[in-house]
Amino acid sequence: MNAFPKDHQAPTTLDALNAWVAEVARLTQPARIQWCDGSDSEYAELIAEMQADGTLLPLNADTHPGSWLHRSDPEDVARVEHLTFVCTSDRDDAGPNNHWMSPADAHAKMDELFAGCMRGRTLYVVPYCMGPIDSPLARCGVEITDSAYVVANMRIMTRMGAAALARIEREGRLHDSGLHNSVFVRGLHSIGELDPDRRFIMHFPEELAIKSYGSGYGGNALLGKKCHALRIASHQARKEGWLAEHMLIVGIENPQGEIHYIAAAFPSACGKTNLAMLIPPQSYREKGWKVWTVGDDICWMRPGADGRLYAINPEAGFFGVAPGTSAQSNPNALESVQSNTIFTNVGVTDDNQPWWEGLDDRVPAKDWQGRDYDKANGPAAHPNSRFTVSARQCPSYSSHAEDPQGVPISAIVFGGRRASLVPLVFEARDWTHGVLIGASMGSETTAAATGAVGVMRRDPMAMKPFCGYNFADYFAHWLSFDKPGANLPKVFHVNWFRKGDDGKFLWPGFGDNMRVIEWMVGRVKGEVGAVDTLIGALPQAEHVNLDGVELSPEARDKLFGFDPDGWRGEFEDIGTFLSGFGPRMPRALLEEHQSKAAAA
Ligand code: OXD
Ligand code: MN
Repeated sequence: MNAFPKDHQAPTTLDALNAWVAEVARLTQPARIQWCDGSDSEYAELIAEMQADGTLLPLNADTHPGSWLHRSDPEDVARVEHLTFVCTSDRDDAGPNNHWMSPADAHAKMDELFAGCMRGRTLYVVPYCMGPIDSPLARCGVEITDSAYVVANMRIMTRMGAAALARIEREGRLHDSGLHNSVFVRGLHSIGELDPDRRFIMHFPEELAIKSYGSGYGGNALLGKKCHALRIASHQARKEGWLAEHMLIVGIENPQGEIHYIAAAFPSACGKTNLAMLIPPQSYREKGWKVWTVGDDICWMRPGADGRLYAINPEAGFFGVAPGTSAQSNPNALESVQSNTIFTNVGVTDDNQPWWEGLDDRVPAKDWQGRDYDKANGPAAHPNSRFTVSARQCPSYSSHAEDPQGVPISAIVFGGRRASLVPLVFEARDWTHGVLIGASMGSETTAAATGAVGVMRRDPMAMKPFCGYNFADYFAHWLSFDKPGANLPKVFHVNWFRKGDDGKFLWPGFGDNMRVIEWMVGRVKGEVGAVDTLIGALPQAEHVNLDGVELSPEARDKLFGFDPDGWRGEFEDIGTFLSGFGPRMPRALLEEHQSKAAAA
């Protein structure tokens, strides 16, 4: 029996892709199949269909032309880490940091869910490229989905369509003749019934495959993002000698016109988008400092011929957290989302403009579920409500963001939300120490994933939900970059979220983070001072430009101080955490930690 619906024409000559689409069609039984070419007309048709069936609601076309509101199922509003699995043949390869299922069991479970699930629906075939289409660092995938909303988001978030398909075909032919080591990642997605009890996000890194069922939301459903560009890519990167990281990439231009690129890892909803789009304080702007956005969430990097790490942003858009985004916190993001944006789960004003907590002091008319706004029902915008917008709409988008060879990284920054103990910034002594700092990162949880908010958890390199293999092997992979000929970035740790005894933040954050960045760039150039402490090189208040920032004596103490008693407890906790990974944990990292803990 022909697996394709009647009249179906596959536009590709790549047998492997046709065979997979046929196999999926046989399993899921769609009414029709649409191969997406990424064109404007295709996007317009998708939008029209979604407007007709109520998936997208129009927003005020005068204030927000080309923009739409999507209200998700209220039970489907965030990533579901407890339903996310890494399915490797050997359980230890997934590690204690992942939920695991055997590939055979996982395929059986998922195929049962997928059986017949697209009856009466359209199966969209979405070829995409993660990274600039002509970049040797970029990688391709194909997502099959039955959600038009996912297709529209993938078109904004990735290089989707005909050009990606052409690259997939080229690489497929090279692969078949043994000249290319990777084929496209296969992601199969269905919203199913949006039933939280029939929801799983399964990864098969050894097969470069993803199966996601039962959610239409963000990282669960836009498979190019967390599933491909982090979980599958991290696994692939280990095999091939590169890094796939949960990091923003930002270019800092000094008054001399030199640009230093920084890659920074923070857990979800901890300000990566704000830092990536930072606007320096006026005094900095007057001197000629500029900030250029390359990416706000994911960074793929590999050593170049000169030993430096070169990075690309595999994404083409931002899937940013809306609440808290304002003219004060992130004017560039706000300007980016004035048109051609898909908003998900925000509230609306009475003249149908998108609205979220922290935007301004207007009172919303409807909340994210479409109810008349009533404070008693909670926030108008869901705390994990989002905007999807092309990176090209960002006023600070870097002219080097599409450079095929990537941008050279001068500094890697780790950070999290830490109300106590952790100072504003410190610098690792060397690469191994930097890897230890990344591996021991902790942060209070946010609304980006389901579960309790504000609970401190260890989130190494901000990759806890995203590393597609055993963290012990991941740390070893990080350490392996320190080899002869390497010219690695300096490593820093920042904490914008330190609180005072009154529970208020001690550091103004946002644009003023530029002051910390200036210190880091100064350290990279060997031009500014710090004091050596057990946790690394710590600036004193006089090493950072604080002109115009009012800090209380308590703030100075806590932001620039080192509390040996507190750190003794922290080192103990980190030791317990690291030993949880058992004998696969690299010795060099354990020794690095033990030397610190012993001296504490
Ligand atoms: C994201 C996340 O959407 O980390 O970027 O949850
Ligand atoms: Mn993220």
